[in-house]
Amino acid sequence: MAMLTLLLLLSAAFTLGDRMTARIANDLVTFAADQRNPCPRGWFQFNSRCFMFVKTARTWPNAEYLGANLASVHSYEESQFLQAVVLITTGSFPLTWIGGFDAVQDRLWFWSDGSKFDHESWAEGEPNNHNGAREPCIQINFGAENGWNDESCGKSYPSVCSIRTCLILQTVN
Ligand SMILES: [Ca+2]
Ligand SMILES: [Ca+2]
Repeated sequence: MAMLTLLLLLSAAFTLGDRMTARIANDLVTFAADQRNPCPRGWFQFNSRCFMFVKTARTWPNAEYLGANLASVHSYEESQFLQAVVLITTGSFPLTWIGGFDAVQDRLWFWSDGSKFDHESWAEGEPNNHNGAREPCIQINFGAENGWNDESCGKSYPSVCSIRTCLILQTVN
């Protein structure tokens, strides 16, 4: 039932011309949060992780924090949820780092939190190493469909980071 409601919210987001509205984004994050939400204030829960949008623009390597990672994404629903978190926090769709990077140009991708790279939501034509540049790091909200783009890691953007709820509960208890 819970998953069905989430899927209905997601499909509603996409009947609106591929553009998520602030109201739907709000419904998404409110729904995803558990009654016993273990996430600290300012973080948004999705399944077993908490996510936070970090407004300060940093290079991809500088956006990795001690105790948290840039967010990894493992499903279409999670990808949409991250977009909702950014929209709710900023009111728009700024380009934003997540934790994906390639070890072999566009052929071998990893997540900085060590989880398996088992989902992709690339924007049309991406990844592309634009103009022959090395573009090893992944950002969201690119192009008309707000998909993923590979970008040079030294450029500065806001970021979304995540932490496992079990780590937080362990700290609290
Ligand atoms: Ca690339
Ligand atoms: Ca690119």
